[in-house]
Amino acid sequence: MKPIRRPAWALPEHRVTAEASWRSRRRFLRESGSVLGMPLLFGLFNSDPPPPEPPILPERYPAPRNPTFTVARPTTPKELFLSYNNFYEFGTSKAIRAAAQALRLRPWWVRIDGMVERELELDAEELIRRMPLEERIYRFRCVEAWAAVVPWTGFPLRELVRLAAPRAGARYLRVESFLNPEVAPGQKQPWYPWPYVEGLTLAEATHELAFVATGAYGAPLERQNGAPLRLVLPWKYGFKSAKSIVRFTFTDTRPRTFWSQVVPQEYGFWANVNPAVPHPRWSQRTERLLGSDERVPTQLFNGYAAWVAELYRGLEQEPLFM
Ligand SMILES: Nc1nc2c(c(=O)[nH]1)N[C@H]1C(S)=C(S)[C@@H](COP(=O)(O)O)O[C@H]1N2
Ligand SMILES: [Mo]
Repeated sequence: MKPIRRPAWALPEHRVTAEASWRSRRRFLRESGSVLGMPLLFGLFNSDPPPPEPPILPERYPAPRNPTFTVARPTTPKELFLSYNNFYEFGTSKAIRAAAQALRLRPWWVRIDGMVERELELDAEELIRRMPLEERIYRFRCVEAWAAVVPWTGFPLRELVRLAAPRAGARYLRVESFLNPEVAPGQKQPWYPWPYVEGLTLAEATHELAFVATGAYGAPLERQNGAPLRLVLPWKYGFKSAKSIVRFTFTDTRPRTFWSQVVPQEYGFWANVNPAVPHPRWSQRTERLLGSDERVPTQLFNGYAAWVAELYRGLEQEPLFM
């Protein structure tokens, strides 16, 4: 099925022009057969860095804080959140902040497809413009046993599900990150199954806690944290929170996720936080709070058991905690 693009009459004038010229430039490149030659020509004659891009909808930040979601622990220092990252597209160390600046955010096409009433493809700015933004403070727990407390800005994932209108029979939401080895050197490593893919059941995706972040610390998200939009699933290990998303697909089949393909004996589909279930190579009983040497006890579902435990009733035979 061909995706339905937002009709031109629904866009403000300047954006119609921008989109139309971008599209026709691509068609020109394709028809003139020069696509393969272009990177070479740019490499020879254009060594300037790409022009700076304006932030996406800065006037929406800071968004109103939702007081339901607060955390008793102190907020992680912003500089640490911005500079200590996991984003394998840009390298396997925590210091990928500089490399991630190569990511271009305009345009950023987001596709919503699969078992939906109407497939859609729209620019991230247009998608964010349609969504109600709010600030939520969540605990964040990486499977590597470090943890943070982050004031995210974004919208409930269920709002996107509502926009997509999944058809009866859709059971999972598959989420795909960008693919562009020209800007993401990690994607030149062929032993990884790029692009990064994650997935949720539809019950999880429509849970009140499931969030799409477009910002953090009262400002639009930076590239190293997954701009222009990423998942935030605070009761699951951090690798479920896919960054820099380009596609949401509704399906009746459980998605094959990135880490469950790379190391299937260590990382599964569910990845709910549980201190009593160790990783095959380390304990999950405690976690290190970013910005301190303090280790604190890890909590079942990362402290969100009262919210999400009922999602897993009847699924006890599943590997829910890896
Ligand atoms: N596309 C993509 N998303 C990703 C990752 C990644 O490597 N690629 N790493 C995950 C992991 S393991 C963690 S802990 C978080 C880290 O998010 P942060 O750097 O914003 O703290 O992003 C997750 N999302
Ligand atoms: Mo992680």
